[in-house]
Amino acid sequence: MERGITDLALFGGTPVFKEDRRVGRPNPGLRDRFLERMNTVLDNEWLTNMGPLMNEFEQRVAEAAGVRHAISVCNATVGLQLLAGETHTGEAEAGDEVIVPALTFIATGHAVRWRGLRPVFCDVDPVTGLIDPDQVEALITPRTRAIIGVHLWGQPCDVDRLEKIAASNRLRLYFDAAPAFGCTYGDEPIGRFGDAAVFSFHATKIVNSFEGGAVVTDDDALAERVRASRNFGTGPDGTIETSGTNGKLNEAAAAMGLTSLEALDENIACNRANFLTYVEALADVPGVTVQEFDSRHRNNHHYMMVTVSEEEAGLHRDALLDVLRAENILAQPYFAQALHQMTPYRGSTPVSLPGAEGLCERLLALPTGAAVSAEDVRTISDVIRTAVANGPGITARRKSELAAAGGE
Ligand code: T4K
Repeated sequence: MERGITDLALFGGTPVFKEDRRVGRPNPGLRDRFLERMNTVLDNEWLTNMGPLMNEFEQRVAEAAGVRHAISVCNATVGLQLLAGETHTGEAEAGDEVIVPALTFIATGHAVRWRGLRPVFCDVDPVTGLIDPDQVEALITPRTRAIIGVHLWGQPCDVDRLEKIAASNRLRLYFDAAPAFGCTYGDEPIGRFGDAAVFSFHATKIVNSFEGGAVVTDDDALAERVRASRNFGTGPDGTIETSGTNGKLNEAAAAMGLTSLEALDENIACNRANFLTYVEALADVPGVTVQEFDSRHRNNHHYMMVTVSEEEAGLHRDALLDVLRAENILAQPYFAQALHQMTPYRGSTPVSLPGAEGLCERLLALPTGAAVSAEDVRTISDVIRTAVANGPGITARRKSELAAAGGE
């Protein structure tokens, strides 16, 4: 039955879902396997500091990423911090610059600043959201030490161009691959490119270790430095050889990581099926466009991204978000603000990065994953269709409600 505006939960109707459908619901793998591993951890009486499960997890991650070294860390932000200060000529100095895309999770910029370095924000392609290599080149100065590309939503950056730019300017090239575990660049695992890449194993990622991450690289010397710096700067012989922090992954996290990793292929298959169902179900909805991925690369489809064009859909992304949330569809506006627009980075001279700013107005992540069925996807798509069919009406009601609440 067709639903009208008054059927929407935002306007008093009954929500389509009793229990929420979420973006970022954890993929824990088999509970029994996890509990078995936790018993081993307790039996071992070894809870952290390079324990056997951490070592096993690193081995599995290195195999999956197709690299020689995977150095696990307590989260990807710390992994990025460890890398950001590594230059071709030793440790970066305060005020050195690192080029990062303006469209990413805040952690990419903060990791650079946390090391006392200056993140220089680069614009992105207005469709893919990936760092624009032409603009990277234009931003290089004598203080630039590194480029951090972000494999946004598992899409690979223009790896070839960035590698050339980095090599010809003697810069380090790192990839923030936080959302991209299980993805490829062509047929190659995505972690194999640049000097190093960082994966996130946060609870909301395709493989989770509660909190966690890994730096992956084929560079033996860089691996040794990162391995030391995640453990207070301790070298293989136990002496302190570099500055460092406590970035270690504990055994409970490794137990979850190993268990979640076992479910990776199944989860990718599930996400892929949901992606295809969304493509079909949203095909006739004007102004709501599924983010297509370049089929030369494999995506994990962990983030089910759409863009909402207010002109065509008749309502802004945020209005659609309100509609969805009222129905217990917990979509997310990833990302609603570009880094250069955020308080810590908003300089006295306004910077305009139209590619990133435009996407921040339109992006929306929809629920997917093993807990979201094909029927759920169709139901979510139907809500979106109803919202768009009533776009101008929703916009008008939302405006008057905001005005009454003193919001506008
Ligand atoms: N670089 C990039 C490009 C990244 O995307 C990220 C992380 C990083 C670097 C840094 O990685 P880590 O240092 O975190 O390893 C979430 C995550 O906290 C963050 O890891 C992730 N990106 C970012 C895109 O999303 P929030 O602020 O949106 O999280 P939150 O708590 O609002 O939860 C999001 C959704 O997940 C909700 O629908 C609820 C659901 N959820 C969340 C948790 C924690 C669950 O269902 N269960 C849970 O346990 O940042």
